[in-house]
Formats: sequence, C-alpha cells, structure tokens
Amino acid sequence: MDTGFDPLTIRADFPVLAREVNGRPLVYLDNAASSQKPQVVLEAVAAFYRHHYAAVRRGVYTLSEEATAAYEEARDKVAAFINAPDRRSIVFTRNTTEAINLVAHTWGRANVGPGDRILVTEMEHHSNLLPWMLLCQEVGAELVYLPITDGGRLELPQLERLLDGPVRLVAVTHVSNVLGTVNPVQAIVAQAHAAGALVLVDAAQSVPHMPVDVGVLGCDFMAFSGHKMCGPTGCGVLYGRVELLEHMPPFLVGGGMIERVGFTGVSWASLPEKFEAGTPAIAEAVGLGAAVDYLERVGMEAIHAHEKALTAYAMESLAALPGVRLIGPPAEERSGVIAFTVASIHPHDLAYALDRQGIAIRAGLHCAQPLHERLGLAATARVSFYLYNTREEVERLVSAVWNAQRWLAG
Ligand code: 7TS
Repeated sequence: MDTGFDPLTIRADFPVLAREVNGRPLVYLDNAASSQKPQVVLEAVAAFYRHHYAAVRRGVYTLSEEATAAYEEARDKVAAFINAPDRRSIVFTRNTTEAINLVAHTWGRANVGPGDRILVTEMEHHSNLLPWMLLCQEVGAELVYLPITDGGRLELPQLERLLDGPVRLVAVTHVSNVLGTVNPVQAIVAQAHAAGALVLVDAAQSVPHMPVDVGVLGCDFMAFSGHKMCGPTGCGVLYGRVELLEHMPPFLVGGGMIERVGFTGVSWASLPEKFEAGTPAIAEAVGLGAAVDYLERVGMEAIHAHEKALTAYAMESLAALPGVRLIGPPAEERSGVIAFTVASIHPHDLAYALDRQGIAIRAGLHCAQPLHERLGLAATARVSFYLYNTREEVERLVSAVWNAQRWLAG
C-alpha cells in the first residue's frame, strides 16, 4: 500500500537534520530519549510568543483570552489524538515523569494502604518504578513485579497469579524504552480490571510512534511526554478517567487551581485546572498542539509502519556483524528501539566512536537499571528511530559500528 510516506520529504521539515556533526551529516538515533522538532512546531511557538502571549485563565483582556484559547485548543488536540472522550481528562504536566508522580502522590496516597499491592513489570523505566517504590515504602504496601522472559517479553501466564490478591494498581509500560517490546496492554487492562485493579500505562514510547486510543486500551491513567513526539520540552500529558481525577486530591497547590480560598479553608477548581497549579508551560503546550497536527498529517499508521520496517532492516544488518548481540524480541514484536552490545567494546566507547562519525546514539542503562540487572547486562548501546530516519542512515550506522570494531576491539 502506498501511504505517500516519504522520509526524505519529512526530513526537510526538521531544520536540525540539515546540520553536520564532526564533518558528517548528522544521523540522529536517540529518539527514545527525545525527538527533534519540525519547522511548524518552532514557528507555532515563535508565533504564539510574537502575537498572543500572556498569562492564561486570569486576565479579562484580549491577549490573555487569546492565550487561554490557544492553550485550551492544544488540550483539545491532545484529547482527540488519543481519542479521550472528555477534554477534562487531559492534564498538562511537565513530562511523563511528573504525570506518573502526580498519580502516585494523589490517587496513590488516597487509595493505597498497608498490605495493598502495586504491580509493575521488570522492564519499567525508573519513572514508572520509583514513584511506586516510594509510595509502597511510605504506606506499607508491597511492590510486586511481573517478570520478563530472557527474550524480553512479559511473563503473561504469571499475571493471573500475581493479580490474585489486594493489587490496587498495575503500572505497565506500553513499549519498553530498551527492548522495544510492545506489550499487550489491552489484554492486561482487561485482566487487571477483572481482578479489581486499576491500570496506569506509561505511553512515553508508544503515543509518539503508533496510533494509541485510550478507549480501546481501556486504561485508567496514561502518561506521555510532548518532547518525544516533536513537541517542545516542558509539556507532558496525564490522561485520567474523569471519575477518578474528580475524586483525587490535588498534587501541587497554589495559584490557578482553586475555586475559593478563605483564611482557613479552600475548595479546588474543577478539572483539569485542579491539577495544573501555577502558570503552566503555555507556549510549550501550544507547540505540542502543533506537533499533534503535524503527526496527524503524516499519519500515525504510516509512522509506525516506517519505523517497523527500519527496525527489521537494522536488526538484520547489525546481527550480521561479528560480535553484535541484539537484546529483546524479534522485530515483529517491537517498535523502533534496538538495544545491543558489541563484544569487547563498552557501549560508551561505541557511542563516542559513532559520534566521531556523526551518529548520535544512547549508551548506558537508559533509566532501566533493574531490567539490565535481570538480563545480566552491565550496559547497552541503543538506537531508536523516528519518522525522519532512513535506510541510508541504518547503513551508515552499520558501517560506523564496523569501523568502531576495527578501531576499538582489542
Ligand atoms: N517512561 C518511559 C518508557 C521512557 O522511555 C521515558 C524516557 C520516561 C518514562 C520518562 O520520560 P520523561 O519525559 O519524563 O523524561 N526515556 C528516556 C530514554 O529512554 N532515554 O532518555 C529518556
């Protein structure tokens, strides 16, 4: 099927991709950490500052009304993007990390008590692990792990047993930022709900890369970051079912999130303001709205298909190099993330050698230390694709790894 998807046309939308690094055209393969920004997003942010900028929600003057309208329009765009049924279910946060902390601090402290359990998986990013670890320590609850296989998949047959008990919440990543594994979240939600547990989905690595519909997934909470999906830094998203958000106490308190404050008491603003204390990242939200428009124009199905094809090609080509070990499931079961090791070369040395050749990759533990420990890995190198990456870039990566092996392998 011809989707009209052309990465070369797309590349022209991203100014930074025209630059050179160390004398070579930049190959940016650290998209799981953060994505580059298209011209339309840069322009939307600049135009907002140039023509419409003011504090939101407070002023009765024209500029503030325009800024508020632009900010709230961004919320509508994000809601439509993930098919959220109600705009009040979209809370702007700084990023995925803050969104998950918000749920742990508010819903968690109101609903999790001594002896309760929170179920996470062995493949979580620290952002979807530490808030739950601390919550459990604080209230005397138990943190339970759904194990993974050596091949980097969830041990789903164990889920039923682990859900048999006072599990209040399952916190699971949609796509692993190390293994690329796409987890069957819809089935996990059905099982968790049947057992009386809520589900939070860490969608930091899925929403930017594939169509995601919260209605279809059926999850209770979902978190993702604007900066990983062509948007500016500083604006992320918490989706929550309105019935839950309404009963949760606020997270940060202060300006912008109250209905009325007296000398001895306070009533909170309605959703979503209740969770957006202080002046929010207004221009960044507007930029995220522009990023959503951009991604929708390109098409999330097409982006996903493109990344899957690149991943299959890269896995095949990297695996053909001597000493390269790919971590995680086969290409059909993952999105555009590949962690790997190269015999006798530390991942940091590899990343440095690739940078000398203009290629940006990540090396280390990728904020998933327990996962590395489980797989017996001291560290890994990781490449992660996005809509603007090409087969030629995969070929440059492979020959650069080959060069690094000749330079570095003892
Ligand atoms: N969850 C997952 C699955 C992630 O991959 C990340 C960031 C986060 C949460 C946190 O997102 P943030 O926007 O709050 O920072 N992952 C990565 C990474 O893989 N390399 O750098 C950041």
